[in-house]
Amino acid sequence: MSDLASTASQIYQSALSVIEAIEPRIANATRQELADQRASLKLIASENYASLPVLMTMGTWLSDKYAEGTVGHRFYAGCQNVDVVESVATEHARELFGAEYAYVQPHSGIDANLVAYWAILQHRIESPALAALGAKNVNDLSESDWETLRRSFNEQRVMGMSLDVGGHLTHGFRHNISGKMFHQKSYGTDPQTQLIDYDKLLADAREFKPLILVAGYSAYPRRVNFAKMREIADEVGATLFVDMAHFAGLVAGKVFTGEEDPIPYAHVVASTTHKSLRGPRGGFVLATQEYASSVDRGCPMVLGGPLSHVMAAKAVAFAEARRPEFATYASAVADNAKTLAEGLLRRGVQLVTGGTDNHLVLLDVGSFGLTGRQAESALLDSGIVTNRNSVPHDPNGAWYTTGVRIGTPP
Ligand code: DSN
Repeated sequence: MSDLASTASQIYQSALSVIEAIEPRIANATRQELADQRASLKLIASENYASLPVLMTMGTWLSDKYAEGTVGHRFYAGCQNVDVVESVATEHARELFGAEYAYVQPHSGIDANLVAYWAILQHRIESPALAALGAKNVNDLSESDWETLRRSFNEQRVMGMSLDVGGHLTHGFRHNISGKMFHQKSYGTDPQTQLIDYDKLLADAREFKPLILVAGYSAYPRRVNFAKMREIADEVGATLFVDMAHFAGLVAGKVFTGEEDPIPYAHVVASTTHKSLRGPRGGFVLATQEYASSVDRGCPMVLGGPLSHVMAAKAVAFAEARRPEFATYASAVADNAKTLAEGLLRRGVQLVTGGTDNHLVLLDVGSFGLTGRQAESALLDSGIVTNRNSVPHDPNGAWYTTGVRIGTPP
């Protein structure tokens, strides 16, 4: 351990003794979490280990400040330090990803996706519909104008990857608000290869005519071609929204480049900061300038006051990800996943899509006569923390499942 890390660790231990004086159970659970993390092998694809600087940035006085609004335009006095924090975080996010605009207030991935959806709806509606209503922006609308817009929202369609084959709840799943706000249609994967079939996706999109095409996943072990996704979106007049929560670290670390980098192709991108990106728990949105003013309305439209201490930790994590060491880390994540997949295949394990080229491997444990839940428990007993996960068209349903998802970011 470096001198800095060792000092930081001692400071943390001292902080825990301060907590202990008030509520020892919390201090103990926190110490035990560290002990458990050190004693086990964490292979949950959506988790990671944030650095001490990131962790320590979250435990500061910035937590005490309310700061609704945007930089320089707050609804509370005394936000000068939060303005610095948010400006630095957005600057790092823009530079790290080469994005035109960044918004770092979302508290989580779902919040970030909701901000993105509302921003897209507002933007798409504002251009033609506001002009028709003789208004410049949504604040000029009367209640009856809103009623007209709400009716038109009902016609909005979203098309995202099915949860069944690795999509996320927020991509139109019927029990998530995204499946209620929108008319939705999911795209699946090819039944033989288990890969995205872009030709079929195009044909389905032509028929369904989504307003928003969502790309991204939480349990698909392959890369996505975002140039193709953008072509499909353009062909049907959709906005391309990419949820890169799982692979943001691979984008930041330049493992995903060219057509696998979503930023040059998507209109709006949302992400978490705590998965492969290795930051604090939270979310952010990137967008083209065209969508910027709509995304800026995330608070108060969807979000409460920003968590200033977490925005500060996001800034620190983005700064870490801009260092050359992060690219080395991101390459290792992808290399390790590939090596793990090859080892499993050699031992006769069935893998969804036959392998991986990102940060996760999805094992189909049905051939061992196990459910995903049994495999997850057996692995946990051996000190390996994973999560059970559905495989495409899983016969055991979402609770027991037939799969285990293993990820290499941590
Ligand atoms: N819970 C995350 C995951 O495990 O993939 C997605 O929100």
